[in-house]
Amino acid sequence: SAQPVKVAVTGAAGQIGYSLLFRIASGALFGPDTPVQLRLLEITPALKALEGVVMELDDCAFPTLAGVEIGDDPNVIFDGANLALLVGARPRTKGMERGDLLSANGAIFTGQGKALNDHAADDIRIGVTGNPANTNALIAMSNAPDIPKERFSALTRLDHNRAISQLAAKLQVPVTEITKMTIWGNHSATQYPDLFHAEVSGKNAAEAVGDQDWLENTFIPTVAKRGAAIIEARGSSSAASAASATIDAARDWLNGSAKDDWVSMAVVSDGSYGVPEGLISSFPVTTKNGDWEIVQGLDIDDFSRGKIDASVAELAEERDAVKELGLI
Ligand code: NAX
Repeated sequence: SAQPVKVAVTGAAGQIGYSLLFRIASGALFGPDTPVQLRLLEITPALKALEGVVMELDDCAFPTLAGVEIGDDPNVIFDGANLALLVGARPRTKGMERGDLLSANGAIFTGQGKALNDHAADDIRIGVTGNPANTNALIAMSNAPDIPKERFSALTRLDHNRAISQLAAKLQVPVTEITKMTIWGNHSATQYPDLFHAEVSGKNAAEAVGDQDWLENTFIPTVAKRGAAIIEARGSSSAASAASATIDAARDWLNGSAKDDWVSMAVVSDGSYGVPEGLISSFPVTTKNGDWEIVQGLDIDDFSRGKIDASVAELAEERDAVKELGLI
């Protein structure tokens, strides 16, 4: 039978992990015929809770789950990994300044970047979900000089899926009618969900909506602030939807995006659309066999230009801050 694919997941005992691990183990990423070995990283105090999660994974008797390794040493857990989903991060707690948050996460993502560099398999792909996702990915990438930069991405697929869902609801069409959605920039409140290039049943989405006020004052803020709305309603941050988006992003990266469509991924900029080279910014991308390409040639009007520039400026500030801290 086939060799198991080794999937490393960090923050495995957390909220997102509790949904993500069971989806991966049940075949949602690699299908029913590919065995998966899970390699789960946590901080030492969370290992006991993680043992409980592993008991539940065992109890599912998933036919595709070929084994589980757990531990608190990234050098061990990333050994031979083909895919690493970096979900664990240091959340912002009361009284924490942005600089504190960046340095706490900097310590995590420099170490994990080095460990991936030294121990992951040659075909490694790395998806960062833990926030601040774009800048955490930048830190990991910068600390893994032997891994091609194209192998790193940060998650904006949840924002992308949220945008599809909001647009479909507005136009009362199934989500399957929506294509070519784009999230530009940072996975933060400055992100820009773009309807000017999206399509509904093959027709331009902004024209189908025909309401610039809704687009500017309802759609964009609803998508950008959806995470806060979930916290407000549920009492904790989005977890199952974040896990689902993490799966969607990895699956499409490895298996390819659909014909006549694209996905949003935060990837290292080559200067496309005026985004400074080297920043990890969200773009429309097509994917194939684990590689991605930024969709070229889209017309960017003044409205979109302003929105993209604002989010990219925030990314440049975050990069400057972590550079100052010596993390990249
Ligand atoms: P939780 O706090 O429930 O879980 C995080 C887990 O990470 C904890 O179990 C913690 O022990 C672990 N962890 C911390 N440092 C670690 C390290 N150095 N190595 C390994 N594990 C470590 O958070 P959860 O709700 O699961 O969210 C995880 C991350 O995803 C957060 O940073 C969150 O902000 C981010 N999100 C990103 C989203 C995105 O679209 N990019 C959306 C959802 C989510 O908010």
